[in-house]
Amino acid sequence: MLRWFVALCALAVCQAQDCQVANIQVMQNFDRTKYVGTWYAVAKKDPVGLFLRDNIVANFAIKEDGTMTATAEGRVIILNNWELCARMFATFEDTPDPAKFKMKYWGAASNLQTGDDAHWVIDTDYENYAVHYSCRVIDYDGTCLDGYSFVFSRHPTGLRPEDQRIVTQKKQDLCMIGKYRRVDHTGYCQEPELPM
Ligand code: RTL
Repeated sequence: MLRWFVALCALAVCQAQDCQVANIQVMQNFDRTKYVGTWYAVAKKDPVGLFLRDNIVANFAIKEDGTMTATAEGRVIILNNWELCARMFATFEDTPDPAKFKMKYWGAASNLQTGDDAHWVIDTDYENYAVHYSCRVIDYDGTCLDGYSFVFSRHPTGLRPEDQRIVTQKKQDLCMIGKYRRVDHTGYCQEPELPM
């Protein structure tokens, strides 16, 4: 019996499964220079309240002084029934862990949400997939009470089959398995083509 338990733990079933935010493993030696460019959200776990709906595309960059910045676009429904493409901006404040940032964000339009969220890169191969995580409210027991997470792909068509297994494992490690929804890309937020 005990041997089974030890074997299961070795299989990572109970490593980090205490769901403590402080124990969440992030990307080792995160290299922001390889992270720049376009990422398409393919799945997301929502926080409480208003959030980006679908057609979510993020673009990361690095300023001359080394600061990471990003823009993001996505369809939102604000108030009851008003849907629009939110254009958002973000700057990232470094922390001692290279994969953990504090993200300040705001919208191009003043009626959009602004905020100050954690922004952790959980895993990425830089060229195909990335798993992001943000816990907004930590519960009294150290687990996450209100958080969100994005699965990003470099490809607008979604994740490659070979990356799916890794991403599923990461969702599990974040204690968010079963809480993700697919993010549709219908072209809703694409710029209309400019006339020649
Ligand atoms: C993500 C990638 C990096 C840049 C930014 C991001 C988050 C955007 C959020 C937007 C929320 C907008 C809302 C608008 C309605 O008023 C992590 C995608 C800025 C959280 C709720």
